[in-house]
Amino acid sequence: MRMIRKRTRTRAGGAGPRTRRRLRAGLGATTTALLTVTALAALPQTTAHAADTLGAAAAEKGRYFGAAVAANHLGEAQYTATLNREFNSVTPENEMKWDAVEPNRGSFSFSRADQIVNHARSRGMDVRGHTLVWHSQLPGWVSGLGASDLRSAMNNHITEVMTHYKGQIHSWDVVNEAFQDGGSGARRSSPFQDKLGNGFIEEAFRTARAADPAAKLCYNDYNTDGINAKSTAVYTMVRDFKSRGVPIDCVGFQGHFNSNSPVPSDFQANLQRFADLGVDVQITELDIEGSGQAQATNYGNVVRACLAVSRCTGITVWGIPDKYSWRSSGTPLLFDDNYNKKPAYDAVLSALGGTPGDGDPGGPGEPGDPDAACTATYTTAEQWGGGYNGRVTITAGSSPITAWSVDVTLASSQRVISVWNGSPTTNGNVMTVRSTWNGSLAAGASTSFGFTVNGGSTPPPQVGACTAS
Ligand code: G2I
Repeated sequence: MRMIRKRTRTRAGGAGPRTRRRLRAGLGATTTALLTVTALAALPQTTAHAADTLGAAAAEKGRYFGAAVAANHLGEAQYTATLNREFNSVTPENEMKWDAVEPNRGSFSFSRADQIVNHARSRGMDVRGHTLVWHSQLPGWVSGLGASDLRSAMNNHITEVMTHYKGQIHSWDVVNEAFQDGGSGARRSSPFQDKLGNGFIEEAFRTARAADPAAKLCYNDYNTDGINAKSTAVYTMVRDFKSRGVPIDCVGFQGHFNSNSPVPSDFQANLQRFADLGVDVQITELDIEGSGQAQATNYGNVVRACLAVSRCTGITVWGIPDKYSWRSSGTPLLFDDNYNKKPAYDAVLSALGGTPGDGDPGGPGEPGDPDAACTATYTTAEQWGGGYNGRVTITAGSSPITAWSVDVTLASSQRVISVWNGSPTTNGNVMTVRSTWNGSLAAGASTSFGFTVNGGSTPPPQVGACTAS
């Protein structure tokens, strides 16, 4: 049981404490035919409690907790509500890749990536840049270039993109997935490798340092999570870079796990051997296929491995709800398709030292959650000489809710003859409608109730503020 709640969180990366403001439902009424009554006063919160979101819990451990974000989902209320509530770092999933930002030589298009960066930074979240030099999602014109043209195109791409985001990106994946799978330890064939040779990686990092000296420069790869031939090849490169003063600050371990590629038992040891070279390590694209407790245990183990390595500075999961994962059939993420927290979520939050909501009154989405809020919007669905059908749409705020209630005030000449999708009680000409089967709403989700009024179609009812719990 949680005795004390703390509403102050500190963002990883050194920003000052950010006081979380909470909305409390207030009463209000108006008589327009279409009206919206939202939660009112914003009150600063001062009492202390254990962190109850991923970002806040990670920040208390000096880490960030991020998500890969797709610009085309930012208009979805539940998606952004979950992003804004839980995460304090974002990685554009595809929008900063070469084909997205420089589809034609020298012609840059940043609008979709900017959308994500602006969303994140206006809410105090950090941004990971992904990715500058990668063999995949590479426009055709790049592969067609000869060596010297390719060299200048690569350096120009790095410089232009990093300059556009200068000062706004905490870590850049400068080079992504340059090593082959399997036991060879060799570099992967790519236009860069094939035409520029091994030196392209060093050149990319040197160009990147010059473009934005404040950004952490990372090498990022998959199947390098445990100690194996591929990770050892990366390790040897990083050791060489450090010994020769080639700028590199961090190594990203993607962390795409499933039954064919389980979380390795030497994951922590592998992170530690890289950290011992003098670079930060980050888990950059975490997703673990599975469900239930088995998935939750794996997630908890990954988080604990990161926390056990002091230079493991943060974790990013590769998406928010399962339905938007690049491998959605494996349900590899922390939220289900309706944005409900999965057991894996609770395991991650617990491993971070936070307090999961289940069985925890007052936590997000739990009974007594002080952040629970909703809005009520009235419309007249039908009207006739003697009356009308009214509809009130209830929408949850940025936290899930478990119940709602709304007051509807009628003219004294009018009376309600039926109510559906809500449970009414009446006091004089005020009808209080409470949720029945439809009280549980995910953050940003909506439901509605309706009623029939006799006694004239005007005036429309006054609909008071929505109260949620
Ligand atoms: O493949 C998983 C990840 C492996 N590491 C690097 C990451 O950048 C990579 O992310 C995935 C994205 O999650 C996918 O969303 O990279 C894929 C491309 O290699 C992305 O898929 C692409 C589809 O292949 C395209 O057809 C689609 O147009 O996403 C594009 C945008 O939706």
